[in-house]
Amino acid sequence: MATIDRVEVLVTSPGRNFVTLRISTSDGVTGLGDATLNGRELAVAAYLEEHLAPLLIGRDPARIEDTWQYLYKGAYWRRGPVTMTAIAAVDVALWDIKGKVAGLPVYQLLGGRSRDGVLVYCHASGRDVESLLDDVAAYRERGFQAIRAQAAVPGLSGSYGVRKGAFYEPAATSLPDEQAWSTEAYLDFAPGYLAKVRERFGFGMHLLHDVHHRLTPIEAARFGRSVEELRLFWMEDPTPAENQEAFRLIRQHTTTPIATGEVLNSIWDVRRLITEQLIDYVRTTVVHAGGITHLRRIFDLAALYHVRTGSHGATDLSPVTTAAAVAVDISVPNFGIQEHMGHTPETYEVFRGTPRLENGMLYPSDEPGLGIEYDDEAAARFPYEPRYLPIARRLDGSMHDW
Ligand code: KDG
Ligand code: MG
Repeated sequence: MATIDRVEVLVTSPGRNFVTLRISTSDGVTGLGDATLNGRELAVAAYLEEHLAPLLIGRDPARIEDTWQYLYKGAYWRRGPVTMTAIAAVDVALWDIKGKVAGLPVYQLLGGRSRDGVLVYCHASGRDVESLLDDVAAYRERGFQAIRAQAAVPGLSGSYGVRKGAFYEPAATSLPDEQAWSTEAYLDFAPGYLAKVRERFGFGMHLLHDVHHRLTPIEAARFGRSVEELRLFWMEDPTPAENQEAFRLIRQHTTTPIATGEVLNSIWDVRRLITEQLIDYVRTTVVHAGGITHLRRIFDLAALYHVRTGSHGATDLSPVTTAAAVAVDISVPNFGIQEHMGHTPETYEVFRGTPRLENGMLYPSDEPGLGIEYDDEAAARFPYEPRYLPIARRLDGSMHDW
């Protein structure tokens, strides 16, 4: 029997920080898992290095489920983003190894294709409505069929979710940037620009919008109702998802579909949202929700309640996660959509072999495992630098209350 004989935690910053786990077996097979938790990267790196790596040495790499249960239950302290991201990295690396040993891409181990390709949505944004519309036009030209639209709210410093350069990167400062927020200004502005996107581009594409958790339930209900005729694919994170009951109130008032879950990390965190049919799309991911093993469990529960998948896929999720996400997305019956922003050229120098993107769809590689190689030499050129997500204050100077 092969055993795990090396566990390495690799930290690199090709334009942004990534933590990657590499597991090697006594047979010389290696597997990769993403362990990136934006703004808290080194907490997961330490968890892996100090607490999980010693437990993995000598174990059978083929026992994926058993290893998952051993790490989750054995910790005593369950759930939480740091623990679930660390377990995810181990889980995904073991699936990568299993695929390489079997000579099959990971999606084949998950039951094979349920569809030909994976529909993705991209991010159009602008500092004003005109530049947002230009950005949508550019993505349409590139063949995207589903587009998230965000514009900076006039008069507010820095608008979260709006891209500044060629690549979306909210974690851009060495200490958290402080931005201003006004719910009133946002609610007056956002429905209008979403309407302009529909006016110019029609209904022949999917239109999405991210509220970034910023509204109270009744404000979210009002927002959802005000954009009903625009037929959004979804409104994302209308309120913080910790308060699962809040979604019932939103639901009672609007037929705009609801997506949430990018910051949630276990089946327990989404159970009520799913079983009470309070959401339409669950956004938990391979990297933050315990890996392929646990994400499939969440998605299977969701399938029973007509909730579709819509996994998070921002730039802080590495190409290893993109490959693992596509393996899950292409195989599960209740797939909805996959977020995809792509990465900088420097990132693709470190992580080689990402899934193919064509006409707004992602296609998995047919290489054994996940099909991603980590280039140590390239990674060494991009040392870690602390980077934080911004925070927001209301106009009276108080910390935001969402
Ligand atoms: O790390 C935070 C980002 O991933 C987040 O801002 C992206 O909300 C986001 C999204 O929907 O992609
Ligand atoms: Mg989001």
